[in-house]
This record gives sequence, structure tokens and C-alpha cells, in this order.
Amino acid sequence: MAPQVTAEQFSNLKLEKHDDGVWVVTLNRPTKRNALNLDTIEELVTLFTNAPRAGAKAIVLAAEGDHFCAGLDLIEHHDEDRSPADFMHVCLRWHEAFNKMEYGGVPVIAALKGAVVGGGLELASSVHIRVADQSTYFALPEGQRGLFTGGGATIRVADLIGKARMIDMMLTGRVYQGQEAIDLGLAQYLVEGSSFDRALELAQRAAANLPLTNFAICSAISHMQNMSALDAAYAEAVVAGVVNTQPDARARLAAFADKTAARVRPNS
Ligand code: 1HE
Repeated sequence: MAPQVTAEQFSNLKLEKHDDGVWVVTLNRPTKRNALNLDTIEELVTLFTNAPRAGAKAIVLAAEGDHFCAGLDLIEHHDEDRSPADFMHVCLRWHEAFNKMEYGGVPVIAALKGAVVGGGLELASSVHIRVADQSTYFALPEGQRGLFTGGGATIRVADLIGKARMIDMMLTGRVYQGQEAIDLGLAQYLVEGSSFDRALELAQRAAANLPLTNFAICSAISHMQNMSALDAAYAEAVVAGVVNTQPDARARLAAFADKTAARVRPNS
């Protein structure tokens, strides 16, 4: 049976489901700059574990307030005075949430603004498309806080911008923003207006693809990056065997053949 996902299940996230299958998930601790406490991480695990089988066709990850996410809840971390083992388990829950996002097969598009820092950048780097606005800035302040990344930055941020830049960000507190951040790969879009509006538009476009195709795009590519080239090529052939013969694709192929389907054209 398909799992039920309802807005009432969450208190640190807002959930809005649109008729076209686009879900808007909003980080909802603006007074704490959307810092990630353990409750929020557990809500992200629940949401992103169940969303693929609950009918989500694309998800916009947005944020209340002026900042996308201030990373680890430093106050909770200070108050809890965790043991090494406790914090290791906290990090494993972060990985659970972020892996569900990256490997879940549903396109996730982040509408960034303000601070995307520390664990906030780890969260953002787990989604498939990042849209930045003019206020967005990226940093890894762990170095200055006496901490280290624990939510996947060593894998995903290093993958986006390279290890040398990541090390520099952590050692010196370097901040990236604007076109430079885009050029480095921290986000794919930079907008003049609202990152949310553009993220929603992109989500709507992605939601119009066949779900099985999106599943492959938003799961298989990440898995294949973890494989040897030989195994990845094999897996690609198997995935394409399933996706490219799906019955639902036949109508789209027929539309191309009878010339009713849109052609690919350069941007005007
Ligand atoms: C927080 C947090 C937080 C704000 N944990 N409560 N991340 C950082 O090192 C970033 C820390 N935050 C900041 O640098 C700034 O707060 C911001 C640049 C994000 C926003 O600045 P501003 O001036 O708008 O807000 P503020 O006055 O600093 O904070 C407003 C409130 O949010 C205040 O709470 P209040 O109850 O006193 O009103 C802050 O305490 C609270 N707040 N950020 C808890 N992060 C798996 S390992 C991951 C490791 C990391 O992520 S380390 C990086 C942590």
C-alpha cells in the first residue's frame, strides 16, 4: 500500500501538494534560520523516504524567512553535549535523510536564499537542481566553529566544487556568492527575482516527464557515479533497457514520429 504523507505529520516542515504532483516542502524554523535540529532531520527522513511511493512527481525544497539553512543546530548540539557515538548516530540520520533525497528517484529542486552554510550546504548539495537568488551565499563555517562536516559535504560539496576549494572554504571561511558560485557549480541557476518562482517552474517542467524516466535520472546517475566505469556502463544499459521500453513512452515516440511533438530548438 502506498504510504500516506500529510502536512499534519510535520512540525518543522511545511508541506503543500499541488494538483500536478509537485510538492512544496518548506523548512519552517525561520527564527532559528532553519538550523537543522534532530527533529527536523527525522522529518526529512520520513518525508523523503515516503514521497516517491506517495505520488510526488517533483519536490521544491524551500525555506521560510531570509535564510535557506544555517546548518547544524549549534544550540541543540551545545546543550546535548553529545558523546562521539551519539554524534556519529546523528550524522548517520543526516545521511539517511540526504541519501533519500539524492537517490529517491523524485526530482528535488532547492530554492536557495540567504545563508546556505555548513549543514545547510550539505542539504542543498543533496538535491538535483539548486536555484540561487541575489541574496544567496555559500560557506562552510565548520572550521571556525571547531567542528567538521558530518552531513556528506566531503562527498557532495567536494564533488560539486573540487576538494581544493572545499578545503579552502573550511580553512579560511571563504564565502562564495553570485555568478562566481554558479561558475563553480554550487548552484545551476542564478535569478534576479525569486528563487522559489524559478524552482517551482523547473519542478513543474520536471513533473511533466514520465515518473520512471525521472526515477532513473534522479537515482541511477548518482548510483552510477559510485561504480567503476565498467559496472556503470553495464548498469546504464540495464536501466535504459527498462526505461526506454516503458509502455508510457510509446505515445511520446509516436508524437515525434508523426511530427506533433515539440522539436529541440536553441534558446531565442
Ligand atoms: C541558530 C543557528 C544554528 C542561527 N544553530 N541556532 N552553522 C553556522 O555556523 C552558521 C551559524 N549561523 C549564522 O552564522 C547566522 O545565524 C546566520 C548567518 C545564518 C544568520 O544571521 P542572522 O544575523 O540573521 O541571525 P542570528 O542573529 O545569528 O540568529 C538568529 C537566531 O537563529 C538566533 O537565535 P535566538 O534564539 O537568539 O533568536 C540564533 O541562535 C539562531 N541560529 N543559526 C542554532 N546554526 C552534521 S555536521 C554539520 C556541521 C555544521 O553545520 S557547522 C555550521 C553551523
